[in-house]
Amino acid sequence: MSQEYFPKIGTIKYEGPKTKNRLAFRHYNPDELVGKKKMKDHLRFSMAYWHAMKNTLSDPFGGGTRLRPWDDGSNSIENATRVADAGFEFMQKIGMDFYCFHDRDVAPELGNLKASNDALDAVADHLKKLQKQTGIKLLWGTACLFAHPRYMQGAATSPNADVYAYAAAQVKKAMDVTHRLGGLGYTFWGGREGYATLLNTDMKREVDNLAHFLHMAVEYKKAIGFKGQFYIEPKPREPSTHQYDSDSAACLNFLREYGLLDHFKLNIETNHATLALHRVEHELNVAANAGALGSIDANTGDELIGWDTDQFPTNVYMTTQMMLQLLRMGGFKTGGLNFDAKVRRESYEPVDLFHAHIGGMDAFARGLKIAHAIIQDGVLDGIVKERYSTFGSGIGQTITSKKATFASLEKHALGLPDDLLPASGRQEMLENIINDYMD
Ligand code: XLS
Ligand code: NI
Ligand code: NI
Repeated sequence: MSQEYFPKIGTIKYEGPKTKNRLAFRHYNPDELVGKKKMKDHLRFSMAYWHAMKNTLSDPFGGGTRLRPWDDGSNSIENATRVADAGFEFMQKIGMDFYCFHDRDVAPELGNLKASNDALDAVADHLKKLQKQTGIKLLWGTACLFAHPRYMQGAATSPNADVYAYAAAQVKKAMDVTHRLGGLGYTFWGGREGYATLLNTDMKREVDNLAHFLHMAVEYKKAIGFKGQFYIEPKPREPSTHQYDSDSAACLNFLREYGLLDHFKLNIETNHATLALHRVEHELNVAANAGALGSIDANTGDELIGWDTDQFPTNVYMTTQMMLQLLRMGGFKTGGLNFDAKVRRESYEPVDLFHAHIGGMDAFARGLKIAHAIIQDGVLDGIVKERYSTFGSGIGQTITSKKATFASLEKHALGLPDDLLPASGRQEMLENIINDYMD
């Protein structure tokens, strides 16, 4: 890393909320303790290679706008190496300890699988060197099974067996490389694993094939001794009209049905939750309740636009809700907060990458501190406990301990008044309490 790619930008430091410097953290202070852990160990920020390094900022109405002088867009190892250097410089300057990639983000796809594999190996050698030099780790790797035209009808759910085989080979190689780079995880986002119309789709066969694909991945993981965590990333639509891994609950059901639950956790993305018509805290809670909350793709959607706009998260109310879920489940084990987010097409300069990530990191730092304070004070926990207190004794206790029957409950109910009411839910009061913590 001899050449500097962001020469005008130094290391981003914590300067506190009053600083006038826009290239500084106001809230994220990596070594500051929140409870027993440092902020950086709670948050485990990660750079998404495909957005930060490779997204050209095109949209359906126009081509890319980005200025990235280090990326000449060529399919060469040389270019890939330079982009990696720029990426590691960026991560070092902003103070990010992790990154995530698809095979095709870091290395070019060439004329045939063997050539693409060789290119990936060559770039992986370089990434390994950069990891060693900087201490930055691979949070998870994955394979891009959705961009190439061969995957237009799915990969592990393709109607074509050769495409299925190609996808398996690509995942096998991406797992090898992830393993070689000491990756802490491997993600399966079902890019085009879904369908547009049932008129041409054998859904049962496709889902069976997907499950078999994942079983083969589990077997291969054992064979190569890869100890990283597998994740599935739910998303309900886009690009497919119906995606099989539509939300947390659907993923968990799929994993259970096919005996895969021991081997996978979920990687929850905020904008995907929104597309599934859930709040992200709902998705996190569903996953955590099943012991399957593994990692987070941090971004946000635009409420006025119905697709995955992958914006940087800046809403502290939302990051607070997310951190409440994360802290309650005891924090990340193998996962982290991966900024699966891109700068807007209008924000085309390299410095915008810094503004965007600084904003996201500060928003999560604030969310972390606020959520920690809420939990410390026990305000919500006390109210929730009280709300369910009737299950702690008497007839409620028989339900909790699973001793109740319809007959025993009927006997109890016959003695109850008809104007029986639960206590007020107090939603507005609780929202007011949360607002008290927001400043
Ligand atoms: C797309 C997904 C994708 C995954 C990785 O919507 O979020 O970026 O995170 O394949
Ligand atoms: Ni994602
Ligand atoms: Ni996404």
